[in-house]
Amino acid sequence: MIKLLPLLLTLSFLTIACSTPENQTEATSSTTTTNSSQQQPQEGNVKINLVSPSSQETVKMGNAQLVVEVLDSQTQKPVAVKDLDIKVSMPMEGDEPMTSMAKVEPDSQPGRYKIKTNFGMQGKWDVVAQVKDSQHQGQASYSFNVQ
Ligand SMILES: [Cu+2]
Repeated sequence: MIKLLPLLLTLSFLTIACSTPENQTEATSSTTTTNSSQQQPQEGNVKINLVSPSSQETVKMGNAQLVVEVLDSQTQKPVAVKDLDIKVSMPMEGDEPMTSMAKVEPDSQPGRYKIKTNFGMQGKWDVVAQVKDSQHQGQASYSFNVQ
């Protein structure tokens, strides 16, 4: 870990021109120094929690796999849903947000879903997860500080 740190600092310095300005990033993530964050509260009858990567994990540019878990808001038990919609985007200063494809497939446990996407640039990416079928509704958003 200690050996890795100078390398990470060098990488983020080299790519600083390509990332979201620091003050804009601060506004949405000032309370955390971790690499991802989850915004509460959520509406509807299901919660969508980020399982992986954990907030301590470094998210690297390129192909990424996320895991989310859909829970019944009342019982806190996993629920399998029909329609989990995922939007992946990066806010760009003075321009349309960059978007990325996301492929959703069920994981081995019921209620868990794997999301395959690509973070094509370093900086802050937003992932919005939404469940909207006849029985289950809920939304969550997560931010990733991609390095
Ligand atoms: Cu970008």
